Amino acid sequence: MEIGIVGLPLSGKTTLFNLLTRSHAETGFGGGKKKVNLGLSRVPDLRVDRLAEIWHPKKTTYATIQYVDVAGVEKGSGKEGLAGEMLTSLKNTDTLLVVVRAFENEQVPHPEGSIDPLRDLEILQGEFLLSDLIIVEARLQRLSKQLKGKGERALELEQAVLRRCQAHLEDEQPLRLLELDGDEARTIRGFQFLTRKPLVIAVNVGEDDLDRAGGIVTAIEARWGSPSVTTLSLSATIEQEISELSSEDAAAFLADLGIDSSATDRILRSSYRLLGLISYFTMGEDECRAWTVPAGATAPQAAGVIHSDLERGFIRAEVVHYDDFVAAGSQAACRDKGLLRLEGKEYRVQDGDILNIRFNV
Ligand SMILES: Nc1nc2c(ncn2[C@@H]2O[C@H](COP(=O)(O)OP(=O)(O)OP(=O)(O)O)[C@@H](O)[C@H]2O)c(=O)[nH]1
Ligand SMILES: [Mg+2]
Repeated sequence: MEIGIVGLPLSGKTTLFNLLTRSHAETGFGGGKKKVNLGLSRVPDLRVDRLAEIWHPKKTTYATIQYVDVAGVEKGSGKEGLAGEMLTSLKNTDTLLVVVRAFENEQVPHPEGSIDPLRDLEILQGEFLLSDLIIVEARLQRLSKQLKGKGERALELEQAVLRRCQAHLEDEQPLRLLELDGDEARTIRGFQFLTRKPLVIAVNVGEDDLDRAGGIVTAIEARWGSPSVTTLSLSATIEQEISELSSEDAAAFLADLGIDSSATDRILRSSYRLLGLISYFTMGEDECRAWTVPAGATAPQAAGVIHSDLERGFIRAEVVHYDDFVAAGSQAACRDKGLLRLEGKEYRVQDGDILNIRFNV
């Protein structure tokens, strides 16, 4: 999974990126202008830890997420569309993590001169709407030439869907709110429109304003709430400091501040939920590992995440749920209790399933 970190200039994107990926990219003035930061973060999962305690495998592997931290989006940059470089960097992202500034810091000027999270979100969305619209219009123009006189069904469908997108965008509505059927959605998937991506909105509050965060989140939810948007608040600088503590001190410090889980965990959980992703596991003496698949994936599709051969040659999967496995304590105990099931090609993998895939190529 790939998450793009976006926002207005100096909203705290790179600070959050460093926190999420434990990196040390340059923050502050100009830090974000020049380059795109890429970083991997592992998805903490207590279930993987527990499996590793049981098996003592040679290797323990967590799911990973790639974060892409781009330059601040400047107001008015969308006249010719966002910079090509930014679009290229964000193209393959599955979700956008929008960092909205709510912290006061006299050393760091706000590009609009004042702190106003709702206004900033409108500015950002305005640029994204325009960027999508420019892409839609360019494609529609080319399609109308290509289609002259010819009746090609696929192109006609594309044209019809893009016209709907155009009307929607002109109406200042993000494409994530446009209802499309499966075929229509597939037709435009390749364009990777920014306003179609799910959003995790992170309100970056100052260290002295943690108690104001709730009100801001509520106001944002009232304006932006939808099934594909989640809003949360965090303080990037506090969490950055906490992340440098030992895990016990960190937990105590978070509890002190009334924060029940770290920003990293909350962002990951929100992203999984928005994208409808689940985790399944494989285990053994060699490796215990988490894999990420869309909810509803069949057993062969889930196997395909490991290797395409496993999907192609899928025969069946031996399945036990993590909770059952841990309660039973070992594979042998699961077998004795009849907890291991054999599932076929139609089986839909559940979050927390442990799979042993039988295949033949
Ligand atoms: N007081 C305070 N300062 C912060 C907070 N988050 C970020 N800053 C400061 O704001 C400045 C900008 O932070 P960055 O993380 O570089 O912001 P950015 O959004 O990546 O900036 P660009 O990439 O240039 O658009 C830095 O000097 C940070 O130390 C915060 O929560 N509180
Ligand atoms: Mg930056």
